[in-house]
Amino acid sequence: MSLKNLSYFIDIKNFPINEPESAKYKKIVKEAQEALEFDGCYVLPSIVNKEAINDMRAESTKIESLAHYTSNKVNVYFSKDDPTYPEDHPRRFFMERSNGFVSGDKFPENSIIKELYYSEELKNFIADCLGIPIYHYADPLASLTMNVNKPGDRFSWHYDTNEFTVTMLVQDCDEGGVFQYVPNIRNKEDECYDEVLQLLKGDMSRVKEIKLNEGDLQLFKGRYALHRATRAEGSTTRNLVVYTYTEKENVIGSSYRSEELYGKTLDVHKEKRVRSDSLTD
Ligand SMILES: O=C(O)CCC(=O)C(=O)O
Ligand SMILES: [Fe+2]
Repeated sequence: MSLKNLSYFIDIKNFPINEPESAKYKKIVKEAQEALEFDGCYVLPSIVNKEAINDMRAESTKIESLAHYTSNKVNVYFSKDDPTYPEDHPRRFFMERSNGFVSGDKFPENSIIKELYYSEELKNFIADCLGIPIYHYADPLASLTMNVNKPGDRFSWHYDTNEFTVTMLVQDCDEGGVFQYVPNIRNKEDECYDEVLQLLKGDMSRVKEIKLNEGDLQLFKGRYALHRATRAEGSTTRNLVVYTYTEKENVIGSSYRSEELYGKTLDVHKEKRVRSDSLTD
């Protein structure tokens, strides 16, 4: 591990995430809490230092070729087709997805992208923004990933298995690659299939959009919000780092999803799964 200081990664002057007692910290946390409660999303603009982003972009270029690529049809739950449901049901609605994922196991030992993910200061800050304790997602493949969108690639509507995500764009595409989401379209008790079907059939009235910039960190509640990234266009590959966290300890993704996204499963995917709700993956 290279062990950089937090001040290498984060603009701690404007975002003192390591000083929980400071007035600035409290102000940011309050704003984040309100946005996350209301919208499930909050962006910290230019919080990552230029030098760190440049170094992480260089790392992303080195590991990009390790991505598992798929171009496939998937539903929002990353689950198999289930003919016991009517044809006109969200579980049977399959969409084009084409992108690559560098899974957590493929990041090198001295990865600076990985180092920021495992920073306790970052994790504690995010926990404060959410107002609850959180854990690193225990799935060794899905915990830390890089979403690689070559020109022409797109990531279709989906939910995350983990409750919370921090995304960091390390290399933007020339056009497209816009993040779209519908906050709280489902909740712990209800899949809200009618609302989901409406969206899948093209009703964009509840959709919100964010165009991230390199250096921003986006805090996002991806378990209850449907979300996607629009097609990457131009000639530059979009590399987005995804840091994931869970409400419970030891949460692992489904083996079907793991095979679909990362091209493999591990022994942990065969064990009985810890979940914080009974929603479909
Ligand atoms: O590409 C994006 O902006 C979203 C990525 C995402 O939702 C994911 O990796 O689960
Ligand atoms: Fe996601």
